[in-house]
Amino acid sequence: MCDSCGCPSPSHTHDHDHSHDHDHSSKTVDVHASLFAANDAMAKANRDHFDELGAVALNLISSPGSGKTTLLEHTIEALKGEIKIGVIEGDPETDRDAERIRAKGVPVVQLTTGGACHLDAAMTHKGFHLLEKEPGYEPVDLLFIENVGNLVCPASFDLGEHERVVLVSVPEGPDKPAKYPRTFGTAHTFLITKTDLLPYFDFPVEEARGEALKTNPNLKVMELSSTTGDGFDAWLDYLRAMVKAKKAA
Ligand SMILES: Nc1nc2c(ncn2[C@@H]2O[C@H](COP(=O)(O)OP(=O)(O)OP(=O)(O)O)[C@@H](O)[C@H]2O)c(=O)[nH]1
Ligand SMILES: [Zn+2]
Ligand SMILES: [Zn+2]
Repeated sequence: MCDSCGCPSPSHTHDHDHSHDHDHSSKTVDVHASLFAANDAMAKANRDHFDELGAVALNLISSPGSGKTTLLEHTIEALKGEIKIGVIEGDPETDRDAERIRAKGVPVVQLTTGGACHLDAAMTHKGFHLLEKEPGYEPVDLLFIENVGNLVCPASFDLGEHERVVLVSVPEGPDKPAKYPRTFGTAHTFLITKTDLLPYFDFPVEEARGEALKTNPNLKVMELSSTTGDGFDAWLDYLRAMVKAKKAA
């Protein structure tokens, strides 16, 4: 188990030489392995289901407050009438993010994890079927899954998404790709958010980009501000291209 949050972490199944207390018995490893295998099987079923429906699913991962919900609010506005969007919101508590999304007029389901630090594939499966039952629901082209604010644990749980988008906001600093290699290593896209704050923080964009690409040379890196709209065109084109490719598949 992960000491800080109680969730199983594959990074704790290997041998290491530090002294703190872990249960490294093979039984623990077996339980974790089967838990991840069950999650992966459910994630595959989710992805197959999204493929059958011709929907693109994106998993948004970041620290709390990096701007995930704000990004979604502005993205929904920008793509209104063009792309049908649905949202699954994950938070430890409250349905505040879902209320913000609902106000934009798209179907949304709030999953509250009761304090847990990540979504898993089973929660996503349940959330998607609840979404389909929302009043006036029409099949979506693009499903956003806003994960629980956390840069560690969500990396270990495939939800059945097609792409994983990791966000770091300017006030958080440029060192996150180096500190969270698993998260950046499993992501497809890295969004540097709140770029309107660059004049006030020491955030060398090129350094952050370079660190991220060192961890994962395949990452697409974009910079944007939801407040000013700078950089939004590239983000929207990235979404449009994925939806178009899925429809053509
Ligand atoms: N200056 C600036 N502030 C922003 C921007 N985007 C979001 N914010 C602010 O950052 C704060 C957090 O934004 P949210 O969108 O709620 O962040 P989140 O990642 O959804 O947060 P959690 O769901 O709690 O993890 C809010 O006060 C937003 O107004 C931006 O582009 N520029
Ligand atoms: Zn955890
Ligand atoms: Zn949010």
